Amino acid sequence: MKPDIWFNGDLVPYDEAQVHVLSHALHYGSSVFEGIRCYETERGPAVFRLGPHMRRLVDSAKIYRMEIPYSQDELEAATVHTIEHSGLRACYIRPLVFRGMGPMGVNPLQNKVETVIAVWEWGAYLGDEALEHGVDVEVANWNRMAPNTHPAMAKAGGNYLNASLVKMNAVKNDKMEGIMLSVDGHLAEGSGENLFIVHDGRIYTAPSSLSILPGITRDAVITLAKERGYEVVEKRLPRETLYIADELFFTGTAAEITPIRTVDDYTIGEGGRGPVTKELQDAFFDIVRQGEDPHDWLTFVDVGASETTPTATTSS
Ligand code: PPE
Repeated sequence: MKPDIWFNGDLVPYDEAQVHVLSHALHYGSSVFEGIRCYETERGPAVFRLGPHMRRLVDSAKIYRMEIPYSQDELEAATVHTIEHSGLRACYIRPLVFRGMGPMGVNPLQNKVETVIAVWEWGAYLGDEALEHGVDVEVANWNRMAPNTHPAMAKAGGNYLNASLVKMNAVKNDKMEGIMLSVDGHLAEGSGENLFIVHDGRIYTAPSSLSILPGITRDAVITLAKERGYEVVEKRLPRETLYIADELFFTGTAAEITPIRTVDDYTIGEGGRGPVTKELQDAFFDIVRQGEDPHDWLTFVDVGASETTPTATTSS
């Protein structure tokens, strides 16, 4: 059974959630979206950081002057309702806001703003072995966008044209992912993940001013690392920092915390998952497996009781 999709306020059967071929977003990339995970914790299914994800969706829409006809609270409640109705105890959640029908042409202001929340089961993003053994990656030959081209803080559909060039090249080169540099040549992020570097006991990541997506997992990992006494430095770093790193890892909703074992065929550290990466993975997975929530990051959902009143509680 394919789960029903929330489409402009109603849950509709999966096969009926369709759009017209002249929708603005298809022609001009005018969509914004989120990726969120619901985990089956020992205390029941729970969405990880629902509030910040929906805030980012609302912000992405605002940047593109899209008026979403629902409040952030309503979108959070609709997400909880969609999961509860699906019966899935663990899933990936894809809210999407896009410009639909209206006049053809670049000007989107008269086109209908449509809102979707879909859920599906999604396992390890970078392969089943990745979380334990790490992935082989390359430095991409496409850069992240310049800050005065498209806004990187908006998680916009159009941004992923650049990301998909990076990913396709990586796949064709038998790599799992590509790391993009900023326009001035500093380390930025993967096509769908933020990047962390461990060197001499310190943890580094690109500053959010470097046209990266300010990841919600990135933020969680920074918190978890600081709690464990690590210094976390947000800094512009040159490419070669990768090759001499003790450990490298990606973070993202889909990728979670994935170690990187080689870059451009250079072996990183011992060529597997390093101890700092493991410590942070354990901290992260303890939260989403055990459901203990000292940071108020989890929104518990009542799967099994479909058609109940949405029970969203706030999360940060
Ligand atoms: N950078 C990019 C470019 C990115 O797409 C993501 C998420 C991140 C960083 C990490 O952000 P966060 O999820 O808030 O920690 N990428 C999403 C889409 C992946 C896809 O293939 O689609 C995701 O992980 O859900």
